[in-house]
Amino acid sequence: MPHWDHLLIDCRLATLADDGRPYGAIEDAALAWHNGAITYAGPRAALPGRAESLATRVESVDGAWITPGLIDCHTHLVFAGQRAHEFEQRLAGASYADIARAGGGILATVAATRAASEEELLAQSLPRARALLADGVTTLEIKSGYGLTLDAEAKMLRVARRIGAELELTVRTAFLGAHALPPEFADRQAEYVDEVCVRMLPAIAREGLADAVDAFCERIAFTASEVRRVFESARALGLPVKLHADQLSDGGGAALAAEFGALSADHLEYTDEAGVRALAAAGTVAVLLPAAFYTLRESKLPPLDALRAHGVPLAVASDLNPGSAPILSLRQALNLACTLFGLTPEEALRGATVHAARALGLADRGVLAVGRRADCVVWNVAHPAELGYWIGGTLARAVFVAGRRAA
Ligand code: DI6
Ligand code: FE
Repeated sequence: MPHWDHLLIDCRLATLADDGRPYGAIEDAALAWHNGAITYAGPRAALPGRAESLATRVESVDGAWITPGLIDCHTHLVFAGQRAHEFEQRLAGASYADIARAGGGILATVAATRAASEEELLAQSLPRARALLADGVTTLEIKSGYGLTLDAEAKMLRVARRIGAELELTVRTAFLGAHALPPEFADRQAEYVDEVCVRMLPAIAREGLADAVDAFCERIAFTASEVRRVFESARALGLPVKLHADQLSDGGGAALAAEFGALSADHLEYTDEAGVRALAAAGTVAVLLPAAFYTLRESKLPPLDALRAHGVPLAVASDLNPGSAPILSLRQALNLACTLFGLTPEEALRGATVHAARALGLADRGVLAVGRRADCVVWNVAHPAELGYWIGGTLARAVFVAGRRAA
């Protein structure tokens, strides 16, 4: 007779298992875990004994739906300050590129982030991570990219690691030194790319601060050949890559990401059919970032039909950042993915669980199945489609991280 730490009964499971059932749903179900790993996820009637005899703690959740913990696989959550004044400028007609060319945009946040101490940066960033955790996010990706010097980039990534330790949730980091050209390297882009590849990245890797390497491949940022240099350095250091690709123009980013076997290619509004085919062949996840599309009032949709036709896994993430996606809710990004990009609520939820886990290279989560991490959320909803239906608010009733109650 097994004996588990925790057993939830009177629940409905949206397992997100690929079993042909919508949401991988199991009605009148039970979910159990032991030492942080799921030991049972199935019909209550198939439990191997009386519920009370199976676990130290047995809890009814009154028929509530339970999903895997949500995974936000693309955020810029660590930064100082805010850019509401740029929001006003854009509403008055200025473009994102105009503001960037005038020294605002990313570089405005770079100045604020460089000026902040590590403690100040942590204090400003923790509330954003707590808000995501409170509404079901149990795994979080956090990028650097607002430091653009070795010390400031390392400071950001240390803060990201500390957020994971403080909130006891999983944080995966990405080095994004190739996010923008810092002012001290104005008109010296090639030299900055050298700085990123030769000095910054090896030092960041030596300190174990980055789980992956990202870059912004765009006309207002770095060219495909410059990104290729960054990716070659990452490969030499044994770090996986991901890419901000084809967001504002078709720069061949998706194809470049696929060439390097990237974990994911993100944004993709301007990716062409060849780029989609390359992603499919490489097994690279397409990460959709509808909040940036919405905030920048873009009009060119990602090639959803082609991505689906070629079987490219679709993930959905917040892109939480102070400029193009000042969004503090992954579930709100799910709503945008449905309303603006035409995803079904099930596709969107799969995009923030199974496919988001794959976009981070994490095979131990994203589905409610025996052996996976006991990251799960008990929701105050009557159907899992509500997770993408309601705009804003907090729907999570209980959030468990590796079987421990975290919110
Ligand atoms: N693409 C984006 O939309 C963000 N970064 C990127 O590579 C913008 C970040 C910012 O505006 O602060
Ligand atoms: Fe981003």
